[in-house]
Amino acid sequence: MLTKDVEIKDEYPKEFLLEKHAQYLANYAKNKDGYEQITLEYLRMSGIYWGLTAMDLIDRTSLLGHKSEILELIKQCQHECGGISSSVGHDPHILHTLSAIQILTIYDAINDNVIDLNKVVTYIKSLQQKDGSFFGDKWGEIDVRFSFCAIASLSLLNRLHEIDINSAISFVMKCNNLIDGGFGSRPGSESHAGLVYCALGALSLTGQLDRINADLLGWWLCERQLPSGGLNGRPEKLPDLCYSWWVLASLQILGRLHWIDRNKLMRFITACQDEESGGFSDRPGNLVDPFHTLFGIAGISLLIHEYGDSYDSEATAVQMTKLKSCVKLINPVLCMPQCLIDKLNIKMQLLKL
Ligand code: GRG
Repeated sequence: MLTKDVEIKDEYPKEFLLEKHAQYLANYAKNKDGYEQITLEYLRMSGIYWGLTAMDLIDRTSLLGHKSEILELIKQCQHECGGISSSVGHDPHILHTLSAIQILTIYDAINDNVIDLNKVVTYIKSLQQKDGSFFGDKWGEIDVRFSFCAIASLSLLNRLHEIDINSAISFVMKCNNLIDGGFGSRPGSESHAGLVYCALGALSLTGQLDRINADLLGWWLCERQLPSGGLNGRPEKLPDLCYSWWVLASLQILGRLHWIDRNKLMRFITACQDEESGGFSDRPGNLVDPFHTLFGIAGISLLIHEYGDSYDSEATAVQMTKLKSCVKLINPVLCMPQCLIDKLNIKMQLLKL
């Protein structure tokens, strides 16, 4: 069978370029009228969450300096129904509602009356269907991603009890494929690492992880690692840096993070950096963006803090110890700095091997 993969050339970066990434994200945030930001307006709220979280993980949020502007934007993006949109003038969606709640949490502004929280809860409740699934918005697409967004949003607001949790989890479990242990977007759909993350996140926040076959799923997730060290989202696909988050976070939830080859993955992740502009791309040599920059840093966070302290060489030990002091620990379920989740005391289940 032909393996689709990429070559990791020796010329690709090897060190973690923290200050370059901070500069890249700060410039990106400032350049609101740039071509890229305008064409990505439909993703703006999530884009702000990606940049802010990445900056928080490397302790550089002070370089962003646009908190009041962001809070004002979130206020303007809340609609009468309670849902929040990506930008002003766009339709509300459960993904951007979660992103807005994550931003407000990181800014410690959730209780500052920026948005009407009761209306947010009413909106999320209104999207739940009889079979427990969630619409993403009023147009009625159903996907396990939206189940995760609903459960994660309500957990951050400490209002999880307001939806029908049993039917929500019953729908998530209908998306479970017994053949590989993975999850698809809807019942009967192909397993995909991004959707595995969403399903495991939903099960973790509701304390239902014991319902899955963790060994089978852990095995399938490890099979996502290719000879280059990078991870794909499903068989026969190219590696993409974002799976350094979706796969690793899933393995961490399952207590099986150490089943991945850390050194090879670290090499793939560092190779995806742009030495000149800063930022991470999907694959070495490609154009960088804030989405891959967050998930590159988030993947590194799990590998340095959660993998364990047995290193194959002195050089790896030195590299990992150095990184530990400048990248914060990330929470594998909510993709936010762990120190915030600890402060909020959000309950979630993580398996141990
Ligand atoms: C708070 C981190 C966080 C997330 C919010 C939206 C969401 C919840 C998670 C997204 C999970 C994800 C990446 C799902 C993937 C969906 C999918 C089927 C993608 C397939 O896209 P392709 O075919 O990618 O372009 P591959 O890599 O499979 O070729």
